[in-house]
Amino acid sequence: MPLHNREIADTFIKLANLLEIEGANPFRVRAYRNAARVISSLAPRVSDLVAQDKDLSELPGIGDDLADKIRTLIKTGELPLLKQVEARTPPILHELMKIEGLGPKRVKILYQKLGIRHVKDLQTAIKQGRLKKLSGFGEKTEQKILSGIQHLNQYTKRMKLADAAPVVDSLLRYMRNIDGVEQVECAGSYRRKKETVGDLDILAAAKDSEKIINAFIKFDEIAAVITQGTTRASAHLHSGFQVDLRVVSEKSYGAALLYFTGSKEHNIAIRKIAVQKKLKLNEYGIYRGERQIGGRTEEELYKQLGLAYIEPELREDRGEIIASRKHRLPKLISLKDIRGDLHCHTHATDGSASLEQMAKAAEQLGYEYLAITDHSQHLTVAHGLDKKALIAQIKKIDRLNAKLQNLVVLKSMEVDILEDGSLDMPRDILNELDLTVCSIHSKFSLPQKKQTERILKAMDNVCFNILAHPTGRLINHREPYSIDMERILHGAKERGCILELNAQPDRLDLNDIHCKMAKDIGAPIVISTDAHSPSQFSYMCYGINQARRGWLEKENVINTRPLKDLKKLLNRK
Ligand code: DGT
Ligand code: CA
Ligand code: CA
Ligand code: ZN
Repeated sequence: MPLHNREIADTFIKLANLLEIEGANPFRVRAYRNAARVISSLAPRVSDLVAQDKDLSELPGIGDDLADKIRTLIKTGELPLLKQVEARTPPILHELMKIEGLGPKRVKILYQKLGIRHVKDLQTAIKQGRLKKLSGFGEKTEQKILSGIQHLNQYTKRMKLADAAPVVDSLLRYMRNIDGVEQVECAGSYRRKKETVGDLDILAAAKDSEKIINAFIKFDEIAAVITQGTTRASAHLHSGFQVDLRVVSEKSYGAALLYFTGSKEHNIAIRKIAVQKKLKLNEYGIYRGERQIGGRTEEELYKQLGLAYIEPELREDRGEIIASRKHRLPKLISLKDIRGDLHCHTHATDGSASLEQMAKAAEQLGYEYLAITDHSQHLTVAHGLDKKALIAQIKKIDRLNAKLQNLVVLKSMEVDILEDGSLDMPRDILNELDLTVCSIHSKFSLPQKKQTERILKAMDNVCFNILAHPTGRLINHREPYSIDMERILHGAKERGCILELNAQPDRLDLNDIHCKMAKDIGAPIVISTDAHSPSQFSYMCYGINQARRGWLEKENVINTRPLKDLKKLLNRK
């Protein structure tokens, strides 16, 4: 399978990190990091560009040398320079870099001054109090590293849903082409659209199961077959996923799909209902005595149990069973309900496309509106816009809107919430905007009470509309900062502020539990992609997945409203 932009970017980040530890020229290090950033936010797949013989050096920040390296990486799957650097640096350095709170500089010190050779050594050194004696390592850093080590172990096992999607697509395509496969689906946490998945559970219906298993193990993405039987097999894929395959007969397909979709907690709860009804439910069907009374479809099984059909995203035993029995299940939001996107970036800050290109892409999706939310000044990593630059952008948007037929571009900004809860832009200019998207990009480790009050104070500003990526977590990479979500949600509701569900696959922030909490409290939600390129508008589907897991309906989400109604919600004055 061709390399994903994300994998290419990760390779360059690894290279930059190792070079930085070695003390290489900082400009060179920065160039590789920059390349990683450009590639990860790029619309087309770089491997497609290479296949079409496009000139990569035309991309921003990519010179001839880098273009050459990218081509080599895509064609051979390897980067010779990285191989060389890896050969001369001990692997533990890269291991240590994966720990939250450790960057190249600190890793170098740990290796050289403390002689750390294993993650275990690091834990011991902290326990013995040797770390805080080093300059630049306080007690806080120690705590951060310790919890970073704990998370490291959790993180390595689960993959992001968006990374699983192309793998599942190609696997299902392969399975559908096998002669004799009557039905096939990916069950498990993937079907429940969980933000991360542990492994992939493929279920197929066929008469001759052994024949299907024999064909499955010939799939060329398989790196190793773990187990192989007559009705099931497990294998490791080159992409790092583990796949479990089960083959059942058609008359059991619905029962097996229900069972292997899970969750385990949901399964246990519905099996209890079966027992109460003096029925037996298992992965082959539902039985009264010895007689099978259902099992072909999930609908049939829920019906026998006296339940309305429950969407896979809700099957977590979080109240869906009672709701189903009482016919009070939510009518879950879907992608077609979305009328616009209220968070995206252009190349005026850290996006990769122009204002016009972003607007055109949104128009092609059939959106009614799009808010341009480039960063404010304070955000040093991305050269945020100052007041003058924002005024220039506002004028540009006016001119663009005069030309656009079907889409309205809304003037906005992603404004930084500073440590004291003030906004990183003066009121007079914020008043010129249609809405603001406000977020935290600094001081992540404030105590919970301070962090919560920082946000509530920011919301007191009548120019505040949307709290973006409310907890700041990055899946498998950075823990959320500590806030009292209930207080924030009540505070938002009282003030007429909105919480974002950021649809970037590594954010998905708010999470499912928080979405349900927001719904119960009555705080409005917006689902936004935070797109940094036109292609990233497609992340909306991941936001929808998370929203559905959080029981959200169309009416809970403000960007399902027509522009006129939306504008009313955004006007706090
Ligand atoms: P994952 O892979 O960790 O993201 O999560 P799942 O939900 O895909 O779990 P997995 O792959 O271990 O098993 C797939 C489904 O099989 C699971 O959702 C429910 C069902 N299942 C597995 N083990 C049990 C069990 O011990 N009892 C019951 N009732 N169901 C189980
Ligand atoms: Ca699974
Ligand atoms: Ca499994
Ligand atoms: Zn953003």
